[in-house]
Amino acid sequence: MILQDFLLPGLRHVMKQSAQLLLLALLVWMLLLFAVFFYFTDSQVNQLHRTTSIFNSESQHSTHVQRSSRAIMASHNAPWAMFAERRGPFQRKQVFQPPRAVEEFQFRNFGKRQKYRKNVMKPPETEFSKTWSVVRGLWKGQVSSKLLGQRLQQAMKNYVLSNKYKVLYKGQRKANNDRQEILCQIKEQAQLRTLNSSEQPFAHLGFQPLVPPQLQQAYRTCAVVTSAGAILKSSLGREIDSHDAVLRFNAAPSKGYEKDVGSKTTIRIINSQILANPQHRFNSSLIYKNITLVAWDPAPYTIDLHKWYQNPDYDLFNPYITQRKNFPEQPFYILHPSFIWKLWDIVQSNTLEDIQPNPPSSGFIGIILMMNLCEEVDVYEYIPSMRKTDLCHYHEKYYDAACTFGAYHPLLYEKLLVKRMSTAFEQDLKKKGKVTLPGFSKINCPL
Ligand code: NCC
Repeated sequence: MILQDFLLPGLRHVMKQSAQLLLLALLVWMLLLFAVFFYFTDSQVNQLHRTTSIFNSESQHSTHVQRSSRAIMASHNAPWAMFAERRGPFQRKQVFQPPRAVEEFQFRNFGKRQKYRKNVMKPPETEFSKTWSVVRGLWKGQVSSKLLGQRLQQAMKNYVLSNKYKVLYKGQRKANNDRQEILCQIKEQAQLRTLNSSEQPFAHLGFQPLVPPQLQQAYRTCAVVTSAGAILKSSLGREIDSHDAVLRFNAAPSKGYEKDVGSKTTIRIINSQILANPQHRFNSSLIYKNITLVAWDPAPYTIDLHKWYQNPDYDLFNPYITQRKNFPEQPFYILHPSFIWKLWDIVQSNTLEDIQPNPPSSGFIGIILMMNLCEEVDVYEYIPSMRKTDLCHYHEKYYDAACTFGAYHPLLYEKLLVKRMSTAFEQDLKKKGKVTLPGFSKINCPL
């Protein structure tokens, strides 16, 4: 009776309450679990965003990986591509960094760095601060690859290891030649050489009627306009066009960018990708018409012309032959590989560090070509100005610090050498990204 009237309802009540409590606890536990889960996944996303914006050159990596087909000198660069692939899925998930965010970030941080300097504090070791120290090093004419971010340093090491062109440098290395010594070395060793029909296999292949007469010195003032993104908003167009001759590179257009890069084109240097890759519409695009064309492709360091003809990095010979037959009036040259590798030797001989054993960039090739042809050469946005950005080209939304500091090409060392040979007012260098070089005819060297 007592059990039925009092104990059982009491027990049922207690059990009901405990079940409710248990349910509540379960609910709280699940909520807690959700909170913890969201906290961690969210911070991972933030971490990704932080990586993309702080590590400036790293931020480009996502784009680099997404666009691995057009990585820096895409198929010239197996080790670089391998390096990109080795970075694992985490990096590959990174989101494309919108252009403005990168620039805004740079702007904000530039201010911060000034503050750090005033307080005699060291700024955090970010990729961003690193690229600025490289630029400052270039402005001073003193720079080392150790200043580059880890990614670019690693890429350089990979290229040194792979040594695709079997470079075997036996010359001397000196890092302290003065301006005059460097100029004389260049004048003596870097005389322009284009392919002619006197050597095999080209003599046999009937190149004789195809090859135009050797390029000759022809201009007083010349401008070399690099394709760097930093030339945007420079308003240098009018100044560039005031030169007697203007050199541009590859597929870089002037149409639509006249205010910053000018509209005159006299010579265009094109690497073999331009001739071989249909994407560039070499046959039909107007940017390759009515100008002098100078093409190049890396041969083996030994200058084995037979091997090169059979296996160029990109087939430039067939499009060259077709173009020469269809437009015999258009001056169109192929640079002799010995000229390309001589330039590489000069760059290597002026630094104690091992430079990438790959050909110099079209930029460096073009600068020396113009020193052969002009009395004075103004080079724009090769040594980065204050406008320095990771935007690779002024005409494309693609971001990678490697375009400016080099991965495949020994760009850093080329730039250092150009700075050391140049005369430039600090204002011109920093504001315009402009350096001035004398043409070979104006360099007087001891006999
Ligand atoms: O990028 P690119 O060069 O065409 O640029 C021409 C020259 O301008 C200088 N430059 C460019 C960008 C930048 N941010 N800073 C710079 O100083 C360099 O001196 C550069 O040589 C080349 O050297 O031929 C290169 O060509 C491109 C590419 O083949 C062409 O643009 C055609 O698409 C290479 N990129 C790839 O292969 C993906 C680049 O590595 C070198």
